[in-house]
Amino acid sequence: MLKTPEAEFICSSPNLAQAPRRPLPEIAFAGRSNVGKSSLINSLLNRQKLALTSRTPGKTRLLNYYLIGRGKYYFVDLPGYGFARVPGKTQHEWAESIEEYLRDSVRLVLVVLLLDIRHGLTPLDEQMVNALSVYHRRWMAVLTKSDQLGTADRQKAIQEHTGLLISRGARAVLPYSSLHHEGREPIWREFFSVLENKSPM
Ligand SMILES: Nc1nc2c(ncn2[C@@H]2O[C@H](COP(=O)(O)OP(=O)(O)O)[C@@H](O)[C@H]2O)c(=O)[nH]1
Ligand SMILES: [Mg+2]
Repeated sequence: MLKTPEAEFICSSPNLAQAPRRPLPEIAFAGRSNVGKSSLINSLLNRQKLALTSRTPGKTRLLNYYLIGRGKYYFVDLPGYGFARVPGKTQHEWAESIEEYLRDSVRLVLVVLLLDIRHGLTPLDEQMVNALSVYHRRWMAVLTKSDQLGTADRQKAIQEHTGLLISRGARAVLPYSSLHHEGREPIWREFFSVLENKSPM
């Protein structure tokens, strides 16, 4: 069994210039608002409230940095995209901060793209996948809320999404339920495998 690494919230930065300066590898989490990003981070780290979860989507506007494993690497919670009730200008700013991060972050070793297992790739996620490809980022997908489908539908969805996502460049596609904390070990194994070989791509 995996021993859960220690985790500590460091800061929220509006941009890369104000990001923490320690030269550590970064694993970033991206996805639509409400897809279950904060829940996944909390669940993976076995912490109830490390990352702020919310019933009101669109709250996390900043790059949130968490120091993991007593100073070994960072988790970066990227702003959730695609929240319809946010004014157009703000949405644009968020997209810019995500794009700036994907383009310029020097120690980004892995992007974890979260997709709702019931919906898979939406048009906005397509834009994210294109950006990941343009900036040559290594990425994997996590299919969230896997508890929302019955066994047969879940298997079918995993199979369909996996084929598409691997063809689009994902190095792995793994289902997860933050409700039941199901799926932790394979995700951590991916993280450790990437962290052992730290080159950005
Ligand atoms: N059933 C179920 N609900 C989830 C799961 N993960 C997140 N949620 C719910 O989805 C909503 C959004 O979650 P949150 O983690 O705040 O999403 P974020 O906006 O991507 O950070 C919350 O009401 C969560 O309780 C999951 O694995 N299963
Ligand atoms: Mg969140």
